[in-house]
Amino acid sequence: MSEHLIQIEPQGAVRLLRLNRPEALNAFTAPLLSQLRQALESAAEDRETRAVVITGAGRAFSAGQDLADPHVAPSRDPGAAPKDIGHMLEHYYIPLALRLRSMPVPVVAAVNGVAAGAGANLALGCDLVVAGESASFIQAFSRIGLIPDCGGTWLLPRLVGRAKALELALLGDKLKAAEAERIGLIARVVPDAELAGTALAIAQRLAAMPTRALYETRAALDDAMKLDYEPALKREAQLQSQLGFAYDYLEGTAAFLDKRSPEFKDR
Ligand code: LHQ
Repeated sequence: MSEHLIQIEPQGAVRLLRLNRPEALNAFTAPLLSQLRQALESAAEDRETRAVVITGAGRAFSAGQDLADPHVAPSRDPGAAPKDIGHMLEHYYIPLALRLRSMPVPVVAAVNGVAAGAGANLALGCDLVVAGESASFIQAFSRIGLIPDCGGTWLLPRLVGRAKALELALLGDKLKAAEAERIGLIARVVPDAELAGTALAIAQRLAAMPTRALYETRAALDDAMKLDYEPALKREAQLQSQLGFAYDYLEGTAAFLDKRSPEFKDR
């Protein structure tokens, strides 16, 4: 694997991962998806890394699956056997989406341009999505006879509700960053020139926070979507009980009472 389809740029406790196929709008190929999963794995294993940023090289975040890739492009030869594109999802997208969603550290998406198809849903699967004002999101799947994948069917209704999820997924229209922020699809839109700095500053802030509590916050929010109220309350109590025994709670409360900045360590 000689080609660096993911550029890894360590910035202190933050690891920045840059999708790096700018000539193809960072469209996903099997090697790029493998390298991204490995880069996330390595960030998860590195105890010094406390937050991750994912962004794109060039003018796009990602155009989604590379539709010219022979793994997925249907053959135009009527005699050729049809391809099962589900294999691509099973072998590349599902492991990547699962790795992303269970990262021990928070992941910030810095969406620097168009994010289409699986490229949009990779971004939306991150914990905090910041976009430059010229960025856009396209659920491009229906345009080519497919359904939202890379977590799209799960993420969209949770993020924006059924009505907007269906509007985005059925029509496949381009949604500008400002509108994406307005409907709650993403957290924040900033001027293009401020995107990299803002995303890094957010990641650095998260990196200084109690990582384990952040991880459990994501897990508890996701779990609560499928729980009734009382089980959700009980889950909060169970997690709070565990976190209450951890170093970071001791440090957080001590720092507050001592009127100093905390130094969190748990991960
Ligand atoms: C591309 C692509 C692309 C190849 C731009 N592939 N070349 C999972 C598993 C299995 C199968 C299928 O799908 C999936 C998940 C998915 O992600 S499906 C959805 C795949 N993505 C799309 O359908 C988006 C296709 N792209 C577009 O609609 C446009 O290119 C966008 C809106 C992203 C950007 O538009 P423009 O800014 O106008 O740029 P452009 O269209 O001129 O693209 C620039 C070049 O990039 C161009 O090549 P060229 O040689 O003419 O410069 C495009 O052909 C190429 N490109 N997306 N996904």
